[in-house]
Amino acid sequence: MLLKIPILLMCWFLIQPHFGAKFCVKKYVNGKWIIKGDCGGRKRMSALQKQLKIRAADEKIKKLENRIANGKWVVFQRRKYGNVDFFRGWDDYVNGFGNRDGDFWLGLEPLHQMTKTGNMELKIKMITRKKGVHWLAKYSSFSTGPGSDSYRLQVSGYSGNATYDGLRAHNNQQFSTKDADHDCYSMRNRAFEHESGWWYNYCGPSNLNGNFNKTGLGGFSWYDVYDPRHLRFSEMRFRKRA
Ligand SMILES: [Ca+2]
Repeated sequence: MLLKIPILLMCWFLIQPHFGAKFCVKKYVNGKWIIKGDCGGRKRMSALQKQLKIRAADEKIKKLENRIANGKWVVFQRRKYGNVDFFRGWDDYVNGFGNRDGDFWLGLEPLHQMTKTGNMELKIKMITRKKGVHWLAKYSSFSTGPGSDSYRLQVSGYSGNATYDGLRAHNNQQFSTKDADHDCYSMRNRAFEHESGWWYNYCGPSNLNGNFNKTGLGGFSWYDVYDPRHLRFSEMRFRKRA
């Protein structure tokens, strides 16, 4: 009898994970897993979620790469309705968020994968908040670095009617979010202060991912010499240089 107890315990430990899995129900709905029951612990799910995210990002890139090969523009940021929260953390900015038909951010990782060759041009459309003036800022060269360099921005060759090169101060800067501070000001977190994710320098003159409904610090704006101009619309797109 005494020998039977350890054998029974050993059998329970061996079959327990499989027993639990019988009650595991997983559904992938709208980019998220809905889980009911015991599905084998958080670690296994987080690895699975990671794999799925990578696969989804790869598929997203493949589709867009076809557009690039055909010389078409790829939109990677839009603010139009103000119904999507852009004051988000690092993971969201890396993977992307929002609705492709409305307000969205494509994601730093796909952006890097598609622009890493460096032969891309950038175009930014904007509409000012006060007078509804349409602005265009164009850059003849645009790329973002890898995640290991916090998606550093490389942008040059400004032209357009947006009164000033609002990305000049952001060139060669790493991307920062409220939970990942890579700006040049060691004492402060500019992404947190500017309610956004962006390529902040010592300060953050242009803030196209800023608070849609705010003027002043943290507002959705484009730098105009010493005066940030608040906006009601922006759209950022790139394509392969002809
Ligand atoms: Ca800082």
